[in-house]
Amino acid sequence: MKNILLLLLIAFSADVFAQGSDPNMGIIPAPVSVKKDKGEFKLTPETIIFCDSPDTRAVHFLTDYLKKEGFVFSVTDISLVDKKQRNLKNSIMLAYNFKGTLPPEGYELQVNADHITLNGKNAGMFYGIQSLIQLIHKSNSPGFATIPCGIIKDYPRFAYRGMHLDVARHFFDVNFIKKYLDVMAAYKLNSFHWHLTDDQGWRIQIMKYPKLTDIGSQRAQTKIGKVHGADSDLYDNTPYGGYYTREMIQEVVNYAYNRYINIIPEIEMPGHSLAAIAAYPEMSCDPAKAYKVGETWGVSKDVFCPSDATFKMLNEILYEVMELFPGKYIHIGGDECPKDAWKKSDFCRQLIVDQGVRDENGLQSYFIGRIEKFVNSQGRSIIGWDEILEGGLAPNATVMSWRGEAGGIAAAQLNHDVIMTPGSGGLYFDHAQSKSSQEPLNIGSYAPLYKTYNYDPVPASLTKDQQQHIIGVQANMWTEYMSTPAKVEYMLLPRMLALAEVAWTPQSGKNYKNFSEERIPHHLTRLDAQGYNYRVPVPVGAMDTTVTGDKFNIDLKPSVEGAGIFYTLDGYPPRETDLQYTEPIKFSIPAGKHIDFQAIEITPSGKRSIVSDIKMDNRGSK
Ligand code: TNX
Repeated sequence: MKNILLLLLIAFSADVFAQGSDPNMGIIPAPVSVKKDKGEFKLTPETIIFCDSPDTRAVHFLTDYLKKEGFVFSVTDISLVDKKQRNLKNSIMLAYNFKGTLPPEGYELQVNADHITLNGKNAGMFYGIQSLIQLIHKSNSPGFATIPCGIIKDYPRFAYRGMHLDVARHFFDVNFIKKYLDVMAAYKLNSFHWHLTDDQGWRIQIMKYPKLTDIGSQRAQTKIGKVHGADSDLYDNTPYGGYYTREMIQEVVNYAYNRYINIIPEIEMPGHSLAAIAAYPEMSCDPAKAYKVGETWGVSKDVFCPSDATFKMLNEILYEVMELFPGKYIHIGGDECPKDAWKKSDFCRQLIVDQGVRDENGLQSYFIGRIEKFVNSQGRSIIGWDEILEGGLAPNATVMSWRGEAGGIAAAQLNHDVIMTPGSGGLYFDHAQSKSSQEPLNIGSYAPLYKTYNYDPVPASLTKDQQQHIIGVQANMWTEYMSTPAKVEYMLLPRMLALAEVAWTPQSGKNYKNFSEERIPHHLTRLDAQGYNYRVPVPVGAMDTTVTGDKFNIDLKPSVEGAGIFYTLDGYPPRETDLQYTEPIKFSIPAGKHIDFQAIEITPSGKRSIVSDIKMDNRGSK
């Protein structure tokens, strides 16, 4: 009897294993509801994909994807197929015209062994396709794959799900921007905040003001990054530059549109504007001064002057920007504007009197208000960093809260929309991913994966009504210390996957253990195959720590599917020539002694984690 029970138990657990133990079926971001079923749908060269809206972005996306992945079938318009000949066996139906309603951007996916139905409209259909793609388990024979059975009902927590990229400090070409948009779309992010101008470079062609790019997109040299906190004060003596033409911008806007991503262009003002001032000194309060495009980081004191001439130019610039970007929002910056130049200016002193404002903060608010009026007159809305609260908020502005949540809370209390992006919430992806000195050069601070993951954008201190003003969340990628695409990807991944779950998944559906141990390892393998770089997390169960006692059990799992874990006990940093970890190891440490268990994880493609060090110490307990 006992044996039969045991056999049953083994059979049962084998089945569970075949189904996968993950309640989210491996999908990132975790869907709102998942009901797993037994069995799987087999994708074969005979599978037919029907749709009722062939000429839609979502369907085009799937067709392109299938072609790229080497599947032979394409998508068939069901209205062209005779009713009697519609064999639904071994088919996938993509239905825009489904019965019932779904929440905005929502979809329903039902996988049976002989048939798949995906219901969704527009973005909803697109996101259903992303989930479907994530569910495909390819086999070794091209064109064959399986999709596990189940029912998924899904829709996002927030309407604004953003990822930012600073292309001013370092420039990234159109191909890289497309690659960035691809990975955003795969994880259901829908807002790309493109930081196009800053002290160190102006990166968007403006026809009326050609010097913005002729002069403003080039810097003579760049400060060499600080190494482990020491400020080098050395320069690379290498000219640096780059910008996007109008055609390139249009190409990116279209590419994003086809992936249901809206682009929010940012034109920084009145601060972070040195590159523009180097091109057109008449935009500053002291046009006689010699300006050059920024070569170092930090906050420049040279800022736009709130003069009529500046407003005329900025309106004309923004007009061209709005021609290129069709979305509702124009980001006008507004952060970190030192008032030194305004304090020195007779014009500004007089303007304070004329406008009846208290001081230079009042002028900042006057500046943003005047720009907002123009942007609103063109049927668009502004977003600004939380400094736009200082001296009074422009009437219709949306606030991006970056210096903690205080600005966002204040703005929501004033009934303004808010996008949360606080560094303190792990949303600054220029911060280090661990406290180890082995992390590559970064701006400092600390935003490990679990910190990003655990962030909740809705502050409990707001009333239910005020909470409705939190329209979304975003992570920021400032690139002072990222000069290559590979470095940006290293800082982006896997943290962006955590951001996606913060932005999409209901708070109650989040579970860091399930995310990091059951889902992330497979996604990192997929990202590898798609040619992305990423930070290899240390093995699950490994960390820098000291444990005291005499008996220890080291139990690790790779954080990337298929990766090897190598270790040393001799104090040397481990590498692939050292012992490979294959199963839990028991240690007995004599009194008064300690052993360092140092581990590294190396993926099949050769990516390496940092070295983690578990110090097993029996000295304390002697
Ligand atoms: C602050 S966040 C800035 C950026 C820097 C960033 C570095 C914000 C609105 N301004 O100009 O690049 O810190 O983390």
